[in-house]
Amino acid sequence: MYSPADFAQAPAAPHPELIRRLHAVVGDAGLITDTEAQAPYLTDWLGKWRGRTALVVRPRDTDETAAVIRICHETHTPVVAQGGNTGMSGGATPDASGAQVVLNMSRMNAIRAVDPINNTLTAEAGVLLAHVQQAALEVERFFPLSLGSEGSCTIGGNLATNAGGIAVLRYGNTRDLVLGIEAVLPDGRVWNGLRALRKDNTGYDLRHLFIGSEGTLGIITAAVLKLFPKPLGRATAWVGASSLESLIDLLSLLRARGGERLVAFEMMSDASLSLVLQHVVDTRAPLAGTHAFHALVELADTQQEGLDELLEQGLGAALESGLAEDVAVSRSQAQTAAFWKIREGISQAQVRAGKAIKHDIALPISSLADFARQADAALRAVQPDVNIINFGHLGDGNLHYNVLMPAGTTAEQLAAQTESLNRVVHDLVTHMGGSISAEHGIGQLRRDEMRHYKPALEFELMMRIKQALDPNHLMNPGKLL
Ligand code: FAD
Ligand code: 2HG
Ligand code: ZN
Repeated sequence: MYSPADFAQAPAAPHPELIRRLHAVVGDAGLITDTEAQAPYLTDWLGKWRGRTALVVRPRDTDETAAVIRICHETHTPVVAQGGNTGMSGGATPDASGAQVVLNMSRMNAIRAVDPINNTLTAEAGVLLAHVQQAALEVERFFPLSLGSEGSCTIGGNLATNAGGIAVLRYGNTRDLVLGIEAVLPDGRVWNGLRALRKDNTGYDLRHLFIGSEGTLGIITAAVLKLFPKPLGRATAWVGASSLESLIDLLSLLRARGGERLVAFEMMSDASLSLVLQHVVDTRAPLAGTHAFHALVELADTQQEGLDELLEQGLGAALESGLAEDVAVSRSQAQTAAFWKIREGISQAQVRAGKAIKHDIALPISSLADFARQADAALRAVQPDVNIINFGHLGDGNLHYNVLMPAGTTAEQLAAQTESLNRVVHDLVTHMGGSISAEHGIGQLRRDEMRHYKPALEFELMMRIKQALDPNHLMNPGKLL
């Protein structure tokens, strides 16, 4: 049986003949060989990983992508797919060998078709998520995937990581928003699975293999996405609460009253809010007092009528029963934007505040408060000075339970502590039946962690799938597996 080490082999640096052949396919506009121009493609948004490459290749369409992959297949050249390079797990950064080609998909940015009657949109992999959202609005439809990085991440990257975001509660993960996929296989053949069907039971559903595969099974070149009715009504509020339990009860209350109209329920601890107020300009606390936990809640519907009343009555009941300590219902678009700016500023604030160990965990919602209590205590027993930045998509049971290290922590100190702090958090998550990777993927950040926790049979099945599709281990080696 092949082992994970097989997937991390680094062949020698690309031969000039390879460069010549790839240049013949993509031309000057599609090849970056200059070291300075390559720099942004060789590190990630967090600045945590750094790699080398001889070539950044930027194909313009599926045919070019297929020709590039065929050449890489023939020459045994490893390929790192890259979209907007906003991933949080180091999946799109090449290794240090210089032998891996970076295949950046940003020039494949056409919206191929929009069908408002079928409620579908076909986009190439390099289309920015924000552009997909915009194209849907132009035909009075809605594409619900929404992330803080939507202005720079691509639909291909969203598919490859099965991204989550702030609307999963109502619309599901990226996986739930895709009807069909086109992909270039590791040998350069094109699989056209661009079916715009809501029902298709003709055997194994291959699209789901590629969704969440993080560039390790092939290159996603296009997808048929589901569109939804455009929400014309929206009601948003900021809630302060004394405990995570209260927010979880508030979530149940608002779901019971609002049903599908509850589209977002985002949580942040007071430490997370303080970090944003300290590090992100033009932000201010939405409520006057201090609260241990905060939630940003949003209702949406195809009409405004009744929505404000629904939210106000729900929050009124929460105030009366003590689930909420204070609330601020947004009275304007500007106020709504200010609330969201705080929520979406947490990642940036963390980068500015110092070194952090990220956790992206999922648990049944009913276990979240117990988890946080136990994890807080266990972490502080190991490292009393940590600042726990606990926030996330409470409505999905997904916490970004990040650990901000004390100021002045060196890279060496961080590295020395990472394993033991990960063990505290991930052992507890696993013990409670949760996942150590909810929405950011495995990449290189959690590869060893996944290996540590994944049941042997599941891991073996994954390796068999990898072997079947990519027997030469050329697709994003060193990531995920
Ligand atoms: P990249 O970072 O370029 O690549 C990610 C992975 O996908 C890599 O393994 C890469 O090899 C692979 N890949 C990329 N394109 C292709 C392709 N066409 N074919 C095959 N493989 C490919 N994520 C969430 O899930 N929820 C959030 O709420 C969220 N918020 C974020 C907020 C901020 C401020 C930032 C910076 C990131 C956030 N992310 C979030 C993480 C990130 O934006 C998502 O993972 C996103 O889906 C990555 O898209 P990308 O185009 O940037 O992919
Ligand atoms: C979010 O929900 C993102 O804001 C980023 O998934 C989380 O910075 C993080 O850890
Ligand atoms: Zn998130």
